[in-house]
Amino acid sequence: MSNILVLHGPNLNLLGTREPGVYGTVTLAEINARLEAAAAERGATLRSLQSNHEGALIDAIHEARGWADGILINPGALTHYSYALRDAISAVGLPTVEVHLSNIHAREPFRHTSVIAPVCRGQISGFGAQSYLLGLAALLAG
Ligand code: CA2
Repeated sequence: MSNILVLHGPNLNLLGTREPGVYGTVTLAEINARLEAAAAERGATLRSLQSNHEGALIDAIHEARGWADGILINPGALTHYSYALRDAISAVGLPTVEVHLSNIHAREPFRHTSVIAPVCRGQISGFGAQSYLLGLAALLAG
């Protein structure tokens, strides 16, 4: 497992600028930098994409078939309703780990359901920026 696609869904570009009480003060650029460093230590390479558009995330998942060994994804609110994203992950068949900054199970009821989790290896939720690093470690552990 050496090439990983990292996907960040809608609104995650706002990280570190708003709602620090829920999502922390770390920016998306900082999360990507931490992931890059952790991947480099393990001899892995990453390509990261944030998009506010469901279709762009789906296109990236399709393209990952050609080069990636796994996917690390925070689908944002798409977690809770995007059957299209779920189908894309299922269709490419790459091992995928779902991560969340907040503990989605401790929040509003609509956030308790993930339509993505059933097609993932697992889900890590509630550890802030650390969720991404834990997710990467899980993916690289195979
Ligand atoms: O906890 C997570 O990582 C979420 O995926 C974040 C999503 C939310 O819809 C999910 O239920 C859980 C929201 C991302 C929005 O990010 C913002 C960051 C800063 C300010 C405003 C929104």
